[in-house]
Amino acid sequence: MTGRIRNRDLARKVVDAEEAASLIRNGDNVGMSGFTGAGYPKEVPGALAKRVAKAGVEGTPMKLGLWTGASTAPELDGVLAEVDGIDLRMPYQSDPVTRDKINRGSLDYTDIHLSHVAQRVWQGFFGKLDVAVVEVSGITEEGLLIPSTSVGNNKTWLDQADRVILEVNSWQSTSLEGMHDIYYGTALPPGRRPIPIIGPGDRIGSAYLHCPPEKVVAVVETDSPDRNTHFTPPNSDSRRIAGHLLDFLELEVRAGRLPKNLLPLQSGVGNIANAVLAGLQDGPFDELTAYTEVIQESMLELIDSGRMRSASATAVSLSPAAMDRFNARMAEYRDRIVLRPQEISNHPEVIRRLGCLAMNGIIEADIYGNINSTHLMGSRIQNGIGGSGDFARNSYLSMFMTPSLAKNGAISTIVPMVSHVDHTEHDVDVVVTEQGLADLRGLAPRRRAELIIERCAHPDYRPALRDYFERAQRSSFGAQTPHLLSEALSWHENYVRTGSMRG
Ligand code: 0RQ
Repeated sequence: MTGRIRNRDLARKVVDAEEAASLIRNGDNVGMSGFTGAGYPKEVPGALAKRVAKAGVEGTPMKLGLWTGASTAPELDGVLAEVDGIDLRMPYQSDPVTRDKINRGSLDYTDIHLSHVAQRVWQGFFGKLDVAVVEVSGITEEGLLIPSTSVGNNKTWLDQADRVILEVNSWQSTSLEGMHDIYYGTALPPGRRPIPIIGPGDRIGSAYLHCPPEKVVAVVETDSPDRNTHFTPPNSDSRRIAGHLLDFLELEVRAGRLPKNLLPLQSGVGNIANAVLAGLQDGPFDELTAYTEVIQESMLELIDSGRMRSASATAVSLSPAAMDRFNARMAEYRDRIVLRPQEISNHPEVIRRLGCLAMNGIIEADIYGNINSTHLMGSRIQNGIGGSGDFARNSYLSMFMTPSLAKNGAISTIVPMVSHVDHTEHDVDVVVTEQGLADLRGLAPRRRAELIIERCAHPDYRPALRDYFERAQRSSFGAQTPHLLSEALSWHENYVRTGSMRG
């Protein structure tokens, strides 16, 4: 016992992971905690995977619906996918084994906006939620649950599940208590009320998750760390993309369209996002704020240096070194960081009110500014839409970024027509690559195409894009958004056939 379970009734429910996993049945829908490698259960999924494997050998295969906040880790998604234990997965994943099974057709995947998950589950579209498996960092005397490094959909899982398994993780800092803001005021229409957040740091709910103790069927203890990924320093493309974006933001401030401290930042995760945030460290902006999904390495550095005043997210996903720093200085961060359920961190109403500046990575953009964030060559899933749609549609400025080439130049990320649409031209303000930035606001489709080709496309592919666009203008069915229908996806077809878009 680690002293983390201060409630006597719940302390009596402590069992090992195998026993807890045995309470999950074939066909159950299981809602697990976890968001970008943070706050996922560390013990029960592995024990469950062993059970699934054994059931398979015994000729009684076991399959589960697996719902989470977003991506988790190999110890959750990976192990369960490996033994073919997942029937339907939602809402976002980035695990290589899971991805492979989805793309082979042996695992169903429903890729929905992160802000939509709670209401879809309340409405029963995925069936009944049978079990919640949720990591917490402690349990108070009164039985209140102290969340850990991610909140995700935990509130919804605890509300909706018939049975609850808690994992109490003593690796998580005790000082996390007080950092969270769990809002219990959301509802389905016509019962909706305004969500009273008017600044990123506002607190409108409880510091604890609530769960009727009689629903808790097992408590498991662990001290395993989050899957903290090592920080990769920005490469030259990321730095150039960041440079273009930061110059653009400075110009927006000078033009009077943005305040000096910008507006709340939303940033995707990964190398480019880190480079943009790192660039802000040396830039002219102070008193920054963030209203985003994940607090990542460079955002923590902005808080450390005093550049960033407050940040709201649903998860903290850091490298092991940054995590040590975070844990050591938690008391200071608690005043600056708020962790919320993802239905609030990604809520369209709040994003629109705050006027977020959204910056997300993409797979490809087309010459008119439609965006594909999810599918390779139109049919193979990479990760999922995540929160990019929540922010793209509702932000004050919706910016998408990518290197202009992928796969060592065999792929142009600027194409005549995207092979899958996640964000339409109507929700895309800015496209930026290491080549340059296209500000699409106010432009008609043909003007957008000129700008994207000249500013964003790689010089190796620019002549072919110009050629496509010119011929399309001569012989398209209409002049508003000229296309050559028989050729629009031929670049992708070339890649699938020959391994290169060059054809
Ligand atoms: O393939 O892994 O085989 O090398 O796609 O690409 O360049 O590593 O890019 O890590 O920044 O991810 C869109 C996937 C970009 C991400 C995406 C290949 C490329 C590589 C990955 P390899 P990179 P990143 C907040 C917001 C949607 C969700 C979102 C994402 C692999 O940003 O998942 O925005 N976004 N959430 O080689 C074929 C192309 C390609 C391509 C790249 N055009 N065609 N392959 N690749 N472009 C976070 C959350 O919501 C939780």
